[in-house]
Amino acid sequence: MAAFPNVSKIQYEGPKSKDPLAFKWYNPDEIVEGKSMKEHLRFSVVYWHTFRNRLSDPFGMGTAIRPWDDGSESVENAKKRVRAAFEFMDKLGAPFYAFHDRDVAPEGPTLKHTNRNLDAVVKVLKEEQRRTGVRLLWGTACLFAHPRYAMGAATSCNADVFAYAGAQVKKAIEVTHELGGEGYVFWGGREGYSSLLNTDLKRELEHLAKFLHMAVDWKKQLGFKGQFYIEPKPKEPTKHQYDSDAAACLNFLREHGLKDHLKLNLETNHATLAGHTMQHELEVAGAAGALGSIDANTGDMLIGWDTDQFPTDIYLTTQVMLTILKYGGLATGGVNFDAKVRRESFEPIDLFYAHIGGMDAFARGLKIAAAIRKDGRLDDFVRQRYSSWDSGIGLKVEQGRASLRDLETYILKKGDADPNDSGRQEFLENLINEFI
Ligand code: XUL
Ligand code: CO
Repeated sequence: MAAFPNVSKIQYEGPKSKDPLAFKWYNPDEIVEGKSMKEHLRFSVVYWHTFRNRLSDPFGMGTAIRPWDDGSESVENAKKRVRAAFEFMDKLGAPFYAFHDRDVAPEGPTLKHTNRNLDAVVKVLKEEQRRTGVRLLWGTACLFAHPRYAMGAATSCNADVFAYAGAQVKKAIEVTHELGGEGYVFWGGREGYSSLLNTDLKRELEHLAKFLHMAVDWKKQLGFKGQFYIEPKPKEPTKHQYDSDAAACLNFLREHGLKDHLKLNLETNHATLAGHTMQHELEVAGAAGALGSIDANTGDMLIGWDTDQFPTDIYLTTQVMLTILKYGGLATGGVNFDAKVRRESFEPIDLFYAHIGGMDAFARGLKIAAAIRKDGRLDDFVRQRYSSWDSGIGLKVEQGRASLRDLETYILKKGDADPNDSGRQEFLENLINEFI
């Protein structure tokens, strides 16, 4: 039986359409800056929120109505869920999906049982990938839900837990490879601390580096060619997560000789929890050659936690796409909707509305960003603003040919620095609004 019997394949109908089950902006084959929208955006559905989240919160039980799911932790139910998920992704026209190992298959009494459960479900995932053409953007391991990971996984004080996590990640990379995954994500679910009184921070960070090096070695041994990513997040569940933002992750990767092996998977709600904008995080990663993939969602500025809402704000998607286009696009990455419908939006059809809205918001952001780039005034302004670096003393500094003595000689002769030009922030904000 179909899971979504009243929905057929979602079509592009253009901005004038009033059909809530049609795309207004996402036209997969439309060419923007020489590439189709589908290739630019590489949309991905997350298994955990869309097919495992019961929509509970700390004050109440789940509200989600999911007729294809009997609520049990059986392998049979897990297989049925896979069929429903691929029906959804196929009808939506999302080319990719992402999962944690424990989202797709239930945990058994021992790791051996758990791996067997996973293999049984991976068989169905493979079948459904083949049937629909939907591919795996990235896999990951859930190293945070089970009580054994209460103190962390790679940063646990318990060496046995570190070993368990390593064994779990080994298997998760293997199934990602088997399913032709384009990448693998490390989000340090509980890699952090609640109190420094009981924590050896230095030792924990060294363990985390060792763990990632082992994963890099295993990847090579296995012949897995997918991209590894690390996903920053500053807090929740722990008070202080080690991978707190893009800059902290890059510093950690450089310090431990891992920079060539991992790029960043950046998430909007994580950026804002860290006190940054998403565009800031993208620029930091892009400047370091580490912009990998994005977890597309949004937070609520009035609620202080990770609300993981679907992105609908055109200003946000425009900013994100401006930076992504600037750094040459998402190569192996994608626009992965790490987002969940609200607890009040409990019907299966709400999953379609949410994803269609997110895809349209990003398609619109892409088109607007491309138009701003084609217009050229924004780029020209920034280029002109830095033009003092293109010749004279600026060029000498950039080329590493100037000392403090040279700077002194230059300014003593000149008497004072040339005056600044206006930064014209309001003028530029108005310019952006011309396109939105
Ligand atoms: C948690 C989060 C994760 C990662 C994958 O906030 O974003 O779902 O994306 O583990
Ligand atoms: Co995420």
